[in-house]
Amino acid sequence: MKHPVIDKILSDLRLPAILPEGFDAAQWPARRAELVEIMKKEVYGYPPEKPLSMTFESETAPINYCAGKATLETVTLTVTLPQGKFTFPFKASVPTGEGPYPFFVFINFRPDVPDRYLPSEEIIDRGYAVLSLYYNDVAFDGEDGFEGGLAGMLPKEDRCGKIGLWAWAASRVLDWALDDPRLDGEKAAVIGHSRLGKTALLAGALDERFAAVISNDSGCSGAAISRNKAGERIETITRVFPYWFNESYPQYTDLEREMPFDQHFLLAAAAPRILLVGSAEQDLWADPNSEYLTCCAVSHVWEALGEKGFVHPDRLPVPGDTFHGGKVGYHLRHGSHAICRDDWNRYMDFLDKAL
Ligand code: GTR
Repeated sequence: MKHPVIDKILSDLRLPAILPEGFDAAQWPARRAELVEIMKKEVYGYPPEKPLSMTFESETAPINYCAGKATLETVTLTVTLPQGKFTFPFKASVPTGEGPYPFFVFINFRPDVPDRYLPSEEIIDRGYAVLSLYYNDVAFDGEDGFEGGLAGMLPKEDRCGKIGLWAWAASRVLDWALDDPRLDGEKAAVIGHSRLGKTALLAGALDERFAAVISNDSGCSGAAISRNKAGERIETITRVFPYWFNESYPQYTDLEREMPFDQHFLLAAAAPRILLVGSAEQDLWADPNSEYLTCCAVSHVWEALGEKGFVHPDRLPVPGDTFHGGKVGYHLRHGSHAICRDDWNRYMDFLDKAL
């Protein structure tokens, strides 16, 4: 399908090209690695490498959960890095019965299961497990001089932003999951909302073992293209939340159009896997149009790799739209900034068919 209206909007943004002239699919692994490197260097910083080793223990025996339809356990991971050991917990809600189950690694704002952002019983009833990780257990979401948690163990010079540390932790939860026969390691999705949607996108870019990468209302420095973005911008986000990013990202304040990258580099790094973006009508701070435009801007990468990209009409989205015809999906729901059952159900509707 031709998209003259959307193509004109994108060409006016003058986005840096994701793929070089004459691109050949065999070049994708190398180009993908470059895109991830650019986003680390320019925006998020460098997370720690893979740990030297990892051990885990279940703090509690799995408890009967959701009337016996699932078990719930708290798992404590201890990760050994060159700098020392770091320990953090997560919670595993796994359906009982015949596995292996597809599963979510969900990075959340609270440790609770269920939680207003985590309708765990509905997720279990649909045949998915969910491993939920409380981000403050990894690195404090606030100004702490990078003294606490994982941040406190790492060198201060050229420090990683906290989004990068939370993303790294999501991969450690995945390490655990891949050893659990109840879970289907080929069907792992990483998901988060808002600042943790940015985190999920980065986790999916860093770790190709995630078969699906899901951003809910991630907005600025997440799914939204920065050029011409409405609502939050680099100036605001790096002033209010400098610790989310590396120390060089603020240099692009009000220079979005000059940047040698944009957020389409981050989303393209999910290719050729599943990429799902969700927006909310009233979430103008995140800017649904800019989130949608990023999906439009990356579609050709999937196509160049022989996959269906983003199937969408030649217009901006309206509330109620769901475009799930390719490997890049987008929805715009009614209502405000949150991850609600409606969002989860749309993601699972897509994954039921695609995974
Ligand atoms: C806001 C921030 C957004 C978004 C949001 C959230 O204050 O400006 O970028 O991440 O927080 O995480 O809920």
